[in-house]
Amino acid sequence: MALTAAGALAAGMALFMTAPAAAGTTLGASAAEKGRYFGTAVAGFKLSDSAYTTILNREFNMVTAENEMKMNATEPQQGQFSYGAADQIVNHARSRGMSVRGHTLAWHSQQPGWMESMSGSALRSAMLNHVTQVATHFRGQVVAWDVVNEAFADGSSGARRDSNLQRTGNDWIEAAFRAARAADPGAKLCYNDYNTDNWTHAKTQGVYNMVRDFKQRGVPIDCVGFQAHFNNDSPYVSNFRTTLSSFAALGVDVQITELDIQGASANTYRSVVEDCLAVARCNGITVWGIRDSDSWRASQTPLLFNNNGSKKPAYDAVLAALNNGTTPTDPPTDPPTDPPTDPPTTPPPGPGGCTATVSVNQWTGGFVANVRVTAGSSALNGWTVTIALPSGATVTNAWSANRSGNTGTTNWTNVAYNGQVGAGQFTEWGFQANGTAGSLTPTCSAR
Ligand code: G2I
Repeated sequence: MALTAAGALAAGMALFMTAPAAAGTTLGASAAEKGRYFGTAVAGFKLSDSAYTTILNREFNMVTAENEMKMNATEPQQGQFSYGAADQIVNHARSRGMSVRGHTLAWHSQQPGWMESMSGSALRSAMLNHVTQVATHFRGQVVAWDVVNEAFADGSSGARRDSNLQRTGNDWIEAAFRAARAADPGAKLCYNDYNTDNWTHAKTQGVYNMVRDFKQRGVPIDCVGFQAHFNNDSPYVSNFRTTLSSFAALGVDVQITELDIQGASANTYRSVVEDCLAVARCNGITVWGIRDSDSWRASQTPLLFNNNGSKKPAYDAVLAALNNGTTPTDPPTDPPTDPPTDPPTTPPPGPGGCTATVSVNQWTGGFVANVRVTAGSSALNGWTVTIALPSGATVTNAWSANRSGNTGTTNWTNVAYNGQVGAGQFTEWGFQANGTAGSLTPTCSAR
């Protein structure tokens, strides 16, 4: 006993005395040690600038094309797609082990001229075709898409922004997300916006309510991007962490997608990094450019490197914050913060049954199944769906449902936010699989 205890103690001591993992010496490596990425916007025409690429290749492990994947760049004439500049950035990144965030499939701004003058159902179909074509082109090459960018209005309304896309119908955003999921089922699908950092702002609450509604109804959204362009008119506020954790509690990942800070205060940069590290589902930070001279707001000197490529104090603060940070916990431990909106109501318990229907999008070698669970005459407090897959079909990825089994008979149950379905109402979820779906006949029962 004594020997065993001593042995255990010695082993414990040895563990205790083992030096912690060496602190990373670059932004990307330090973020990776914390299970996150650190990215930057990249302008394709700067890839021939060796001072620029030296920093890019050394420091970052995620890349966003600053302009090259926007609608005007990728479909300059209707039906004629142009991917050269974007492909160059994607190839530069991926050949060096960096990942790519796609930015952006649908936006009121930077539309090609032919699209700006469109409206109604013609515009809706052109937008959906654009989403499908571009997401298909980059399938397997981007880890996440800003599917829709900046669709909410500034100011106190908390409403959607008026635009030609919005005027095609309020469901344009969810239609874009469904098209993106069908085209690239492996990519995380994000909504991205600015001035959504302050939890008390109406715009933040408007986006929050949309994401909550999407999750409840099974619209395929995986993540929310917070641009975090901080400046004197729109400063960093300490409730940013509440914003991140409140969105994460809806069941989405959150990312800081376009960070820059007027004046580049080291303390403010440190706070932003600490806010992300405090939220388990905040899985990455991207700065909007490398050197101050690369910034869309160069005169505000908002970035981590100065014009000659030297590290600024903000760089040191970010690196230190990354190295001091905690590793993510899973599941997220951040308590949900009550939004200043209606309290959720608990539907009456009921034994009512449910039905499940499935729609399949098949391509050679794989398919996506979108499943709709509809409550019968009583509300559901939970559901189970069983789907028999034909031989050769294997589930690789799923959203908005828990699964048991990847082949043969698969069983699926609700996740936390979509078990309660009102009488006659429905919720949607789905999965991606290899193989051929054939005709799937799901069965549903209440739990
Ligand atoms: O405006 C800052 C960012 C806000 N969130 C969405 C981002 O996509 C946006 O990025 C900026 C780019 O940094 C700018 O570089 O988006 C602007 C508009 O798309 C970009 O500016 C454009 C100019 O308006 C064009 O005149 C110019 O040809 O950059 C183009 C390429 O340099």
